[in-house]
Amino acid sequence: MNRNILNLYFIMGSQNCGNADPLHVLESALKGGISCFQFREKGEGARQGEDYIKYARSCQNLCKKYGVPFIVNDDVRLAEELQADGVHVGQDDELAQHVRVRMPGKILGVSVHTSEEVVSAIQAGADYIGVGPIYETKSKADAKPAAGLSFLTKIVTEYPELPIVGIGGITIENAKRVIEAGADGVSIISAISQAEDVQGTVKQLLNIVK
Ligand code: TZP
Ligand code: MG
Repeated sequence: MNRNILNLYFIMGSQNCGNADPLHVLESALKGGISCFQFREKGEGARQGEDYIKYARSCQNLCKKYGVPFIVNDDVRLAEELQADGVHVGQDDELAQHVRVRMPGKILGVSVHTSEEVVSAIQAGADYIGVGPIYETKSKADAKPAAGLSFLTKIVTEYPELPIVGIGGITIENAKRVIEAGADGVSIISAISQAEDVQGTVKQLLNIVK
């Protein structure tokens, strides 16, 4: 995997966009220059059934138009059905080693919070890991407490070859610190999905992370 795809990794579901049209938000972010997109349609207000699949396909088509990888959060079946570019799983989802077998040649990302989870993710064949929440987040109901930069710094030092993206509460104000700590990039939901000027915010973030 080219680790540059992690530079500015936008995560979104329609539940993250308030009154805005999520496809419009996504296209604005793509125009701004996000390097990767994760489809994360879950929680209150999330689409279901046929609507969910149709909407996922629309997001995927937009990502294709801009040449940006389309990664599916949690839902391996959806990723298989859409032939997504990859899947991202957490510690409570399908085991990473099983996903690796189900989706050979696709990008596999794993969320980690401990050194043991990092070792397991590497053994499972993860292409990258997501470390966080770095800062406090309102976008994940069951998020662990904010860990700051210390765990990220430790893992970056111990595994310099491992592509790593920071997540949780990352904004224009603090993104630089995450990159300086050694992350390949930042994963962001609300600072992009709820920005008044999505495209402009993405451009500013890109200047910070590059
Ligand atoms: N995993 C850890 S924190 C988080 C996820 C999905 C939410 C990040 O959202 P935001 O709005 O960028 O803090
Ligand atoms: Mg998950």
